[in-house]
Amino acid sequence: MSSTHRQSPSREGIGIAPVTLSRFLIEQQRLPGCPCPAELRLLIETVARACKAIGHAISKGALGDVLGGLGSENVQGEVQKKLDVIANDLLLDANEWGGHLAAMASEEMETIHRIPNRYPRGEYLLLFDPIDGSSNVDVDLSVGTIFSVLRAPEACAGRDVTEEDFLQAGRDQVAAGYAIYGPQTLLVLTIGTGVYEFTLDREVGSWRMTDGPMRIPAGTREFAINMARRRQWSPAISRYIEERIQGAEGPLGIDYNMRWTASMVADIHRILKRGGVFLYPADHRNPGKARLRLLYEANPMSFLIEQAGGAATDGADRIMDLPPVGLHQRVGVVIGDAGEVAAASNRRSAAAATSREIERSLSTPG
Ligand code: FDP
Repeated sequence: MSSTHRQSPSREGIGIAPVTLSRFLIEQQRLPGCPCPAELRLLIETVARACKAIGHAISKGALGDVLGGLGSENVQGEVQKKLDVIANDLLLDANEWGGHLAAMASEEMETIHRIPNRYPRGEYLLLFDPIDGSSNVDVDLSVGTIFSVLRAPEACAGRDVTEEDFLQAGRDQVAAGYAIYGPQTLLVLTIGTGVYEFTLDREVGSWRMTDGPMRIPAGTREFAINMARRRQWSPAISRYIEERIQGAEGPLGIDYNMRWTASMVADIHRILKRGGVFLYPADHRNPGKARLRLLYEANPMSFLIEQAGGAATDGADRIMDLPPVGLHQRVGVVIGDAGEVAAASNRRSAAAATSREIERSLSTPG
């Protein structure tokens, strides 16, 4: 926990004045440069409230009749689960009327959702993947909600927001985070001032800070990749994985372990807490063919990972510098420990430079 949020053991012990999400955001609002204006704070609190409702729906499982498919497909041609749609609706309903947003976009919606005229329009754009890892929902493994917040371009004042207004590079995000619905329900957040974890205190109903500023532990020999896609890997990725599989008997002289949950949220959370790297490369025979989405998966996760001292590339270039060309654009992802990302990426200098840049910005006060 950061020194500014440390409590005396006695106050922690009896549970007085915990650092809740609201208190954290209000304190960030008061920092020089105000990294979290009131409107952004209220927006993040609204997203967090919706995540509580999503977590509640998930936890009911078969008893709440929320498991299984709907028999429909989303814009990506993927089978929609009931919970994909429930979570999408919860996020739309919670965020529509607050006056903080100009529009929203989601993995589950073909095009953007403008704020209806009956509500005031705000200055932010919200993107989300309502249930990431949804193939895991029916088998009771961790899933999550990923979100990214952008500023609506000044140019869209006085006209309808368009899809193009969402096509901003990841470095322009003002906030990003995820909720993870696992043994505990957690919210992990950055507004560009480090990464903080909040645990849902179910008895009180509030998010309570339990970690931060988070730093990716160095030297963890763990990689996460879907081995079944091996035929799609570039020579650089194949070499990277092969060296790690050879372990102590190969050129690295050290054993690695593989970890793969098929929920990006859970894999990224493990990396933030314990280190390692996650790879979902594009098909090198057809780079347009990739699994993960840039705007509401790769960009927010890259923002979090970089803020925690790691790096994220598409296998060559920094993800947060990629110019988006479509709302549902897909991208290859190599993300996590900066050294591992550099070793797995073609332009080794790019990832290293990124992590140095972040190190510098985090060590600069204000
Ligand atoms: P899902 O489609 O189930 O929501 O978002 C993409 C994602 O999950 C990631 O969370 C996960 O890493 C990946 O897909 C798993 O996909 P495959 O099983 O096709 O590898």
